[in-house]
Amino acid sequence: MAVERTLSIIKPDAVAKNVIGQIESRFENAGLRLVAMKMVQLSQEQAEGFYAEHRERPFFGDLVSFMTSGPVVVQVLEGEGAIAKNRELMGATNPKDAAAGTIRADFAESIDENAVHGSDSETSAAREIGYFFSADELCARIR
Ligand code: RTP
Ligand code: MG
Repeated sequence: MAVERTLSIIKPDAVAKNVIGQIESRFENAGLRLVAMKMVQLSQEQAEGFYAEHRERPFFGDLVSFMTSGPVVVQVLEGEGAIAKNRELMGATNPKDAAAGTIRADFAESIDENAVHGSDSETSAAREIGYFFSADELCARIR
């Protein structure tokens, strides 16, 4: 399987719950490695631009308010099949539907406040990584 990079965000609810380390452990145990990481308070413009694909959806305003409600951890994970692997570790968008043992099943309260984001395709991973990180902020592959 190809080595990929994917964008992961630990959302404000999970940061507020103080479970950053527990979430990172899930990634580490699955063989994903951090190649970039920062903690930031997103502006409204940043959150709107990041989720631009959902601009016309009824939940867009709530999504932007939530994503700007507190600091988030934005990071790039690398590993074999990283995009699908991260989505698997995250679980379904609605934590009520998320498989037992996934991040959303264990740490999320609702579909609106669901602990983590993960890129959903190679195309979105490339866009989302570039949205938050410049090339010189991405570390070389660590072996
Ligand atoms: P994310 O982009 O945050 O990783 O989540 P996702 O791929 O699992 O879900 P997506 O369809 O991309 O939706 C982005 C975020 O919008 C909120 N949402 N609310 N009320 C609703 O029906 C609804 N649908 C989506 C969720 O917080 C979701 O994470
Ligand atoms: Mg999505």
